[in-house]
Amino acid sequence: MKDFFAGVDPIKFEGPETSNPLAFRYYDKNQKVLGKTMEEHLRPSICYWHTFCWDGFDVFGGGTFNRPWHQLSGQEMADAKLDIAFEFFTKMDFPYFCFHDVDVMAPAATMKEHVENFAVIVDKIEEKMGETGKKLLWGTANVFSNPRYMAGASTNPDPEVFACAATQVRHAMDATNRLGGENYVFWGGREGYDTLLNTKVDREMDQLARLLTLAVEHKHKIGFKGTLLIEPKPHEPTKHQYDRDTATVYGFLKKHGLENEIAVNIETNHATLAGNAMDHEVAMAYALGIFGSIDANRGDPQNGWDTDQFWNDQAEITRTMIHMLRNGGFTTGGMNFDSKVRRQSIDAADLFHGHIGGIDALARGLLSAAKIIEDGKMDEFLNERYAGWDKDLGQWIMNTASLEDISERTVKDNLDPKPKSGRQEYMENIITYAV
Ligand code: XUL
Ligand code: CO
Repeated sequence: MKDFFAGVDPIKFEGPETSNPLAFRYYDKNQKVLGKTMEEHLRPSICYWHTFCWDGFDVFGGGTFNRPWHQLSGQEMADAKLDIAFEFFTKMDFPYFCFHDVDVMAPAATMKEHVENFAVIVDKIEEKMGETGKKLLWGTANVFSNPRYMAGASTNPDPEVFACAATQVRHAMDATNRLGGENYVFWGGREGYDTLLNTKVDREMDQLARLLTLAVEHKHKIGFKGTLLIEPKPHEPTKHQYDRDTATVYGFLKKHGLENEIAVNIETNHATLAGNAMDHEVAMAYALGIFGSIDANRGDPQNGWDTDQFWNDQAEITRTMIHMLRNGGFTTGGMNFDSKVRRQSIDAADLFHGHIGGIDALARGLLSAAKIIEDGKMDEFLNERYAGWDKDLGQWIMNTASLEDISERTVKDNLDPKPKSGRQEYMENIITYAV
């Protein structure tokens, strides 16, 4: 096991001119951009599941990776995975990591065993974090893989299944709190339906709200200071998931009085699946006051599923970063690489290539977006476009006037607004020239 990453030295910033493929070209964690370091802006995190748990299987064939720790079982496997994971976090020099309960622990056959096995590994994670200084961006419970969750976790027709999910969530929240996690995530992997014919959506959505309300109560009871986050996704594995996108999640939270308690963890590939652009999701989350964190990845334009590739679309990253810079970026959130190397990328080095390219793409996007913000032309046009709303008529409409008042003034003053160009191409060129 010790030899697995032995051929790769800790990754360092060498600048864009380097020919070393195992070095950062743009991500210089200490470089200041608009007053914050790149590390403070991006808060990068490595995910446990794709990087250390997945063995390369797909629906047509078994694992291809042949990782040495996958040859082990039980606690021995969990311990080996922990060592290798923290070695990778350290070599990549990223401050954060994320995990699901089942990613880190020895597999369990019963709920009692789940609680026991999870407790064993949480002690060891705490020790490793102390030794390495690595921090937990977020924890979560996997309440979608075990066959008991095939018809949903909190949204299951059987309340016994809800109880099992609640047990996992309680322990995963407690562990996240103990490990100083900065967020706790709910991804409703099977909180939806495969067919409406066997589904009572009204009941199921109330059950989901019940679990979230219980989690909010628990957060306050244990004094967890982090942010609770829902990760929207429209479908896959189910035909329809209730948390379909940011705006849908906001409506759900608002209906249940949870909009000030829970924010969103937005994933690029999930946005694509919902038919939304990533910058749309981020802009909506800020506008609705629920921006939390990002799962950085991408889909494949020709494949209609969640391929979780490393995010490398510079224009999309730049457009997204513009919204983040305008709104103050992350508070407790970060850029979690919920991304995986391809099934044919079987070498240890491939894990480094994926994460190095991933963070360099984000760093370049950050630099491009900062250039656009500093240059000011984009914001200048935008502010000019809406300037009327800061003046007399706009303020009067927004704050004082009735519908009758507006209609009478419109006629009296003979209002005849002249069409003005929206300058879309001019705005697009600002992105083109900055990336
Ligand atoms: C699945 C997905 C999950 C969540 C955490 O599509 O994104 O890995 O991020 O459960
Ligand atoms: Co995700």
